[in-house]
Amino acid sequence: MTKYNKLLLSNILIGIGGYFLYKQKTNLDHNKFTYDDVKLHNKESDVWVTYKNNVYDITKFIDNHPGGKSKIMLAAGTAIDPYWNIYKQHTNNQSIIKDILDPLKIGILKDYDEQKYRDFKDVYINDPIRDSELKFHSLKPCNAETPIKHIMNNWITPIDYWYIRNHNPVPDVDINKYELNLSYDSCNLDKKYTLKQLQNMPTTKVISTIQCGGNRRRGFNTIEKTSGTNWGIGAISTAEWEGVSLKQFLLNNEIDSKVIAKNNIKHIHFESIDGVKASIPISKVFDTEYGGDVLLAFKMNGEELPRDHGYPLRMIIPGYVGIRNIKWVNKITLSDTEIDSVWQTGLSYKGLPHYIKDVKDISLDKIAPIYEMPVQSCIADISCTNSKLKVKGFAWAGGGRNIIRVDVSANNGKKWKMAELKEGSNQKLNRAWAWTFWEAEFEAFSDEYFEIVCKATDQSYNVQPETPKYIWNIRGLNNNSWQHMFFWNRL
Ligand SMILES: Nc1nc2c(c(=O)[nH]1)N[C@H]1C(S)=C(S)[C@@H](COP(=O)(O)O)O[C@H]1N2
Ligand SMILES: [Mo]
Repeated sequence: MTKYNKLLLSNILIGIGGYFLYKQKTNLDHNKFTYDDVKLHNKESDVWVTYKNNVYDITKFIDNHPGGKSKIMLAAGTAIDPYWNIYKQHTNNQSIIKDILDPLKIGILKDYDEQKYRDFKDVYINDPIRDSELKFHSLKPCNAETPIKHIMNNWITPIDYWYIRNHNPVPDVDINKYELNLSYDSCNLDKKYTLKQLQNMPTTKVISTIQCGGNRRRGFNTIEKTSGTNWGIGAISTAEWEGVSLKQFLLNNEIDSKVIAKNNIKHIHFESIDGVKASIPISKVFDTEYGGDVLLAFKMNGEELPRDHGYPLRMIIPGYVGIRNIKWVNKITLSDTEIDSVWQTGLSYKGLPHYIKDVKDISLDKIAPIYEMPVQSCIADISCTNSKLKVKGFAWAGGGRNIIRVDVSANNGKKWKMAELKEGSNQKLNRAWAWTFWEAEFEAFSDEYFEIVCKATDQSYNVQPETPKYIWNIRGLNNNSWQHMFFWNRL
């Protein structure tokens, strides 16, 4: 072999080797991993997932996941396929695979088994598909706010934009097996009703706002950390509910005011398929004026109750905090005491004093559970034209108390004006179950930014406290301090 030939041969060999190296790099299918290899990469600093037979290193992507980092971390070190089966927005959108996943591909699975996750049961796998515009705080369980930009467009919140507050996976109810049980031991009452039977009874419609006890918790967390979902102003929505009046239902079962007095019945318990339970005083149901508005509801905004909101049946307790409006209810019991549960006698919905920093320092039975919530108002929309600044918002008070006034300031409380009360301002006296919308207009300022503040007054002349400081509580409930919103003037 001549020197020249040797050089040629080595060049050819280098070329061939280079070609294979190049193939190796571009055709990642040569990088083979096992499920066990993938499993090791399950920390936030190093996250691998598989989709079909592909392996991806998504470490750099997790912070940008639209569904939140915590959500995508559930699939860390395993397959995302079963999750994508629930969250169809992924598989319906091929560009997610092409634009996001493909560049993160590092290889393929050696031991790929199409059937491996067939029976994989994430308990949340049957949760309904939700509107992506909701402001999600968590998905397992689902906690999501009504998107603020849609609040003022709809006095009755469209179902897709309704806030969702679940403690557990959404029950998947087989309606042929569903029964509502009504019981009261002392009267030997033990009856069962199917949904059909309830639907065949005369129905009542009630427009009621539901607000979570933790709405605006975020405003407390800036003072000192509380526990629970970090809600902004959107854990509140309004619907027209339809169903059987609980009072009528009880009367049909021979439970009337006389029976109640004679048997010392003080409370009514609601239990549900997902295990959440709460109770309300029976007097709420038998009030001569408004008791009939407490509903066993099976319709929401004219439609069948959606699964997220309690299908097939939920309690509507107008004027009471969210938690008493038990969803997926399947057991109603009369009693002389409150129900024993974390949501009733426990810490979850008890408003502790601001100076209690540790629950061990107080006996919970000294603290009343929350039923009616204090007067509330929030700014939900600000717009600015050349000469006018327009501020819109909502106000609501527990117990059906009407909103009689909303005061708004566009310069952090130096000057105030009365807002014009809009939809909801004509509700029946002491039966204002739904929120009241309001609007206020100001001359546009030349200032660079404004600090807008609002506060409402209810029928009983209850007012909102200026600061959250002395209403702060460790569970972060009932924040109804003045709401402040900054607005940058981009004129
Ligand atoms: N069975 C059951 N009922 C429930 C809940 C729940 O998790 N399970 N959440 C409660 C809470 S805390 C609130 S604020 C409201 C929320 O109702 P929504 O999800 O229809 O907005 O339902 C209440 N009823
Ligand atoms: Mo709630």
